[in-house]
Amino acid sequence: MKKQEDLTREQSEAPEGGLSRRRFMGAAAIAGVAGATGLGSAVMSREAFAAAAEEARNKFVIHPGELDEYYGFWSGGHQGEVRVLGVPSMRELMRIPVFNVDSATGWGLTNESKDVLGRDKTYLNGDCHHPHISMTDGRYDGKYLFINDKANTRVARIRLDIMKTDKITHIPNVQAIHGLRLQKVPKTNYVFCNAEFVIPQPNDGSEYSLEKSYTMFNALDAETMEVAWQVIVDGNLDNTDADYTGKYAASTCYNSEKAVDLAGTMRNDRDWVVVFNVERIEAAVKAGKFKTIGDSKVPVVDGRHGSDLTRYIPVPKNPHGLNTSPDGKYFVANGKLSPTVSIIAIDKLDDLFDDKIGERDPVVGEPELGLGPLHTTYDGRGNAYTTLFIDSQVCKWNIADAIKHYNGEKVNYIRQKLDVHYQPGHNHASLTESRDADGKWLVVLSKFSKDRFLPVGPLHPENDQLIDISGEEMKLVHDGPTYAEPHDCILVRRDQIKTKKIWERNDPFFASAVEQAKKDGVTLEADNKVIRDGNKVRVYMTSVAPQYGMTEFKVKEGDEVTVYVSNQDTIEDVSHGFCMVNHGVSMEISPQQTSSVTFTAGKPGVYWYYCNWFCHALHMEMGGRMIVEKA
Ligand code: CUK
Ligand code: CUA
Ligand code: CA
Repeated sequence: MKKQEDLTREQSEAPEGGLSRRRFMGAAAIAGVAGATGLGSAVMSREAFAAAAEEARNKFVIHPGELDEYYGFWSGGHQGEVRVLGVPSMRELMRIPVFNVDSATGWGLTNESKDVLGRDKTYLNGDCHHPHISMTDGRYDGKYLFINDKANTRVARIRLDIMKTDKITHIPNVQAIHGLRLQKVPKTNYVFCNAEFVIPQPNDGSEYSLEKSYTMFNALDAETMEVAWQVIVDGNLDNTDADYTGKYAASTCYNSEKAVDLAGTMRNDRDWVVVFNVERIEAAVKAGKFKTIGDSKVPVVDGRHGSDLTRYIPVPKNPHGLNTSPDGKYFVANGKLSPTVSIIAIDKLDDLFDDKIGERDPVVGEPELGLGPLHTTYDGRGNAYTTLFIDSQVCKWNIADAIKHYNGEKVNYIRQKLDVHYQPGHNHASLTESRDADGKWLVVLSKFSKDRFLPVGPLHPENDQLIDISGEEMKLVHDGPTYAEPHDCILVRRDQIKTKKIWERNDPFFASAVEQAKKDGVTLEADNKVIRDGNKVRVYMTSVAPQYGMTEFKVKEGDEVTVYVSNQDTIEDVSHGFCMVNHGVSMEISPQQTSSVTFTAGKPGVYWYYCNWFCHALHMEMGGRMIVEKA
């Protein structure tokens, strides 16, 4: 047991920005906990002191067998997947393949995943940045998670009941979907997303000039995942967010110059935030005031300067993140090349659209926070937390005070600056994008880890840091190395998501397998059958740990073989796999699921298949042989 002097010495000995657990156990935390236990201020017993210190230190520790309070969904950046973490433990719970190929689950290999990715899937990569969870009346409803693909101009949807990607839409007429947010109110009817780069319209080789290139703001129907409409804008588009009335969405533009070179994109002191009037856009589409481009049938409306569908609010300089405050009052645009963020009052936007006020009048505050402000998040108690990329800090500031300061009052709006390690991009406070922002935890996604972890060669992991924001002071409590590149994450209370423990036999995820089985007169959960249809062979196979329903089947060289495996186990967690040796075939089949994969039978000979998800003491014995005969 340590005495107070020892603990104090440990703190002072901790290197600057060093061992977080020691720093975390600061005097304030101890005092706070001691007060709460009602032990009085005079003398604290050594035991009580140690217990209080332990409690403070362990706040983020989830002991073995205990569950986390929050789900965290992390984008996988140019790795193309989504990762599910438990917060505050920061333990990785699951990976959800989205735009990538995944050897374990067979994502990108199975027919079910190809139905989602497109049967003619040609891309093996993706670049996802912004995961967001569907909402009803400004609160997470736990139904879907949506995420962008900048690399190949797509938007994906994940069903949160099974944590699988169930729809992917390629967005026409534009390139590189970056910023993505959801309509919050009345519910997520639209997925709003920004295409970043300007291209000629149509982009068919008939035009190459930058002057005639544009980009668009896009709205997808969240249920059908079809593009509802697109809005042509001036400049480019970076990040976006929606308000809490359902009326407005806003996006940052860092390239109002429409330059291709770096110097050119920095020429203007101010770029802008473009605000979209959703009601007016819908009315324009309804009234037929749109065009279509090339083969696309998507209605395209014109939102460039002079349009009544949009307004352009000048803000400094190459702005990046755009974040709505959870009280619904403000859009905050983060200045990046300016040390400021711009606070835009949403209740002034009606007047802006009615031309009753000037273009800069909705800006009600522009606090100076530090170098390289990228993203802002909120605690629901009136404070904002902005990442400062260049300063390697998070700045906690008070919104009301920043507005007072803008109006000439002498107030200090900055509450604290905390070093993070290093160069933070996004940060995200628990439930911050909903009305339920609870100000408990802050995750900071630091782009560089430098010296924080054991060296692993020239390519370093990033560092996702966990900060306790429940008190007055931010406290860094955990370092978490991550693989390229979680741009953003979202935290949602664990009770806001309901997952299935086993599959339902008629789940739409494998509907095409069910349909084909019906045509073939096969009962998926019972039959083991080989059906030949010309050079197409369909193999239906059941599986119960630790056996497949079929230990041998015959095909001919060059046959197009489809294997359907149905897992008959009803016990939670007993997933099987199916791997056909030397055929590039692997897939997951979880309880009551059917998975299928199509491949071409190789050269004549014997090929073993085996279960590659450990399911039983006799898991190694779960296998069979495919006999390939001469054609
Ligand atoms: S962006 Cu990466 S740090 Cu794509 Cu949200 Cu700002
Ligand atoms: Cu079935 Cu391993
Ligand atoms: Ca610029």
